[in-house]
Amino acid sequence: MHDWKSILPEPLDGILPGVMRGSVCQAGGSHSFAAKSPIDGQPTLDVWTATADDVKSVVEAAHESFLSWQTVPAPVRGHLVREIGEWVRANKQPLAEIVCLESGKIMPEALGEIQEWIDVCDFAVGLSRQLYGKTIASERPEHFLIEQWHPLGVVGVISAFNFPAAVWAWNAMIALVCGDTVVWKPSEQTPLTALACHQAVVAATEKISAEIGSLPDCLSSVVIGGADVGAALASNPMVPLVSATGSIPMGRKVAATVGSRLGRSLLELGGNNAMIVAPSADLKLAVRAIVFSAVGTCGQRCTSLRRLIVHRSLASDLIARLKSAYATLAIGDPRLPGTLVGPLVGPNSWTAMQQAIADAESQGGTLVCGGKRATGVGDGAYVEPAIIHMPAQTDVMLRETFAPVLYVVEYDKLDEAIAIHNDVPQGLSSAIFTGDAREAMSFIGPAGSDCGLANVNIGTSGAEIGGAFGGEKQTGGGRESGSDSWKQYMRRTTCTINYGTALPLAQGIEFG
Ligand code: UN1
Repeated sequence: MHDWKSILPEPLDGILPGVMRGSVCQAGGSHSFAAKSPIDGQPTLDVWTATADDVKSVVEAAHESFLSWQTVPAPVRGHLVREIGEWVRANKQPLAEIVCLESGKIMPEALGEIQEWIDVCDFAVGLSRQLYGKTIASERPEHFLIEQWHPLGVVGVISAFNFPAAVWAWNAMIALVCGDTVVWKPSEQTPLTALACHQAVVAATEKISAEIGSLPDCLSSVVIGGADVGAALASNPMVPLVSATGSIPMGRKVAATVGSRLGRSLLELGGNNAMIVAPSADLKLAVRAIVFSAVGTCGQRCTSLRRLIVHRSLASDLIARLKSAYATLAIGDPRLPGTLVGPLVGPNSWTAMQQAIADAESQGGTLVCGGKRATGVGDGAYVEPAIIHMPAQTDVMLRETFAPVLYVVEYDKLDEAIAIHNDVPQGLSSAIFTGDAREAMSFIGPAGSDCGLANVNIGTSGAEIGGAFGGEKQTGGGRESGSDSWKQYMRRTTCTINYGTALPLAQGIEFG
């Protein structure tokens, strides 16, 4: 292991800062805390927490910086993001180690998360020269109608423990090239990751300032704390956009607070992702995809596979293959090579997993395998991923349990499978395994999957950054990362320019 502590900011009185206002560390509020690592339940390093007043002053400083950042040409803003990407490339290993320590995900997945950050930097740099508006045909002679995209303001980012770096990066790297400044409230579980990520912005800002003259101080800031800190960010009228990732109850609160002041919110909330396995599926590929999607990150991705809808003719074969694959899973310390399943984030997740299994059994389900506490692997919440064969899609399957529990139901006709698939409150990710082009196209067509992500012959998790990421229904409707998600971080102006000598009115109106 590297010395990951070396990429954290200097402690203040032995405690890490709770507020990073640009490059300035501040203690923040009156108390400090240390998150517990899911790996062994032991506290990590002490960090100060921010208060609502800290959030207010950080947002004011971010707004001040926005006023000059918005006028910096977008390709120059891209230059900063390129430099951030270079720093992340150079520090990929220690960054991944901190992600692993705080979230409990295995090292290959932690490295993959940092790779998403590098990828989104590359994407954002290209985007910095492609923030295109349209030219529109005017109905009037000698008139010119165009659309422009301008920077929006301070973007608030609220992120969850399971992707403690990438989700901020999807938002922040795009927001920065769009000319916005960012204030980030990370999960209380992952403050060290946030402080380490922030060092990338500090280092890149220093380097680019030395090259091209000083950049504004507070392009990106971090405020560490709990729900009160999130609420202070969501309610601040100087924050035109709040992007929040996490649970549905959290998203409801953020949406209500931001909505009450008519701000914009971008929500990426829970998923309840399913895969249909059709008779023509390549079962070897399907098994690999199912195991990675259901068990990866210990079932704690928004995109994790939770429901398997299998054609009745394959069910017993597929379940048997999954049972054997699950029996070989290496469960244990996520830092060790070879481990595939790390711990749950904490004891509450274990309670939720047990409750889900008990509910499923009381609703007619049969436990195929797993569901027990894994033994001999340390003090974290290490569990055996579970598969439960259900007689039908019952209530327990309508809720997202953030743990590796996979429910299996059977179907006879594709229409029935799609109906089961869509009959849940959430709508993030989905997949079908089939060799039949008609089935595949029906699934991704308008009457198919109602999710934001619809995949064919791959699993539900592990989306690339180039596409727009997010989902429908209670998932919140937001889209982050690639494609044209950038438009949410900007404001649009429609400009009509008259270059003639007359003043014709639109709609042919004669006035006087
Ligand atoms: C999340 O769980 O919040 O598609 C994000 C994936 C990852 C992102 C997951 N690229 O699984």
